[in-house]
Amino acid sequence: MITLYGGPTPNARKVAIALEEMDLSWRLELIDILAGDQFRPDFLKLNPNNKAPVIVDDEPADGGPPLVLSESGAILWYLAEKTGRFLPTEARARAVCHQWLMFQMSGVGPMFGQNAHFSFYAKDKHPYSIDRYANEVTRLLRVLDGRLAEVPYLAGDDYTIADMATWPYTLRQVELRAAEFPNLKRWFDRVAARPAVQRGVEVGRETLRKETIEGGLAGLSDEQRSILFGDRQYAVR
Ligand SMILES: N[C@@H](CCC(=O)N[C@@H](CS)C(=O)NCC(=O)O)C(=O)O
Repeated sequence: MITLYGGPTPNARKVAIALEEMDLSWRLELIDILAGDQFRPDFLKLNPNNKAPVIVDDEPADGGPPLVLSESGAILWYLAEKTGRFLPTEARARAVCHQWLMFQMSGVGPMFGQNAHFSFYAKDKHPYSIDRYANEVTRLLRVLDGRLAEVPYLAGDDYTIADMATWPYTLRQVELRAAEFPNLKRWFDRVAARPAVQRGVEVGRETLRKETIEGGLAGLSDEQRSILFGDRQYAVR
C-alpha cells in the first residue's frame, strides 16, 4: 500500500494521477496546506521541507523498510520504475522523457507558482514581479505549444510521467488561453480524457477552497498568508 500525503494542489495531483494510471493500491492522507498541516511534527518527519506531496511505500521493491519520498518529480520517476510503466526503456527516449520532466520541475512548476504568487496572492502588487512571471508563463506555454505541434505527448509518441507532471499545471492556463495555444489545448484534452487522470485530479477535491486559484480566488486570510508566505512559513522549527 502507498500513502499519498497531499491535497488538491498541482504537485499532489501529479502523483494521484500516476498512482491511478499505474493501478497501484493507495490511500490519501490529507494535508491541508491552508490550515498548516505541513508543519505538523509527524509530517515534518516525513518531509522537513514542509511541502506536499510525500509518499510512503510500505512495499518497496527491495523488500526493505517503508520508503518515504518527497519531490513530485522524484516520486513520479520512482513509481514509473517500480511499475515499469510510463517511462521509456530505450535510452534515447528515456532521456527525452527526463528532459521534459525536468522542464516541468524546474521551469513550469516554479514559474507558474511565482506568477500565481505575485499576480494573485501577494498583497502588494509589484508591477515588475507581476510582469516578470507572467512573461515567463507565456514563454513556457509557447515552448510547450511548439513541442506539442510536433509530437502527441511531451516525450514523443507515448504518454509518460512527463505529461502527468505537466498536465495539472496547465488546467488554469488552458481554461483562460486555449485559443492562443491550440496544440497545448489538443494535448490537454487528450490527457484529460483518460479515466485515471479524471480520478487523480479529484484528490482531496472536497477541501478545495475558494481562496485558491481553481476555487475562484476569493483571497487569502491573514492566517493563510502567514502559513504560506509569512511568519508561520519561516518560523524556526
Ligand atoms: N518541488 C516540490 C514542490 C512542492 C510544493 O510546493 N508543494 C506545495 C503545494 S503544491 C506545498 O506543499 N506548499 C506548502 C507550503 O509551502 O508550506 C514538488 O514538486 O513536490
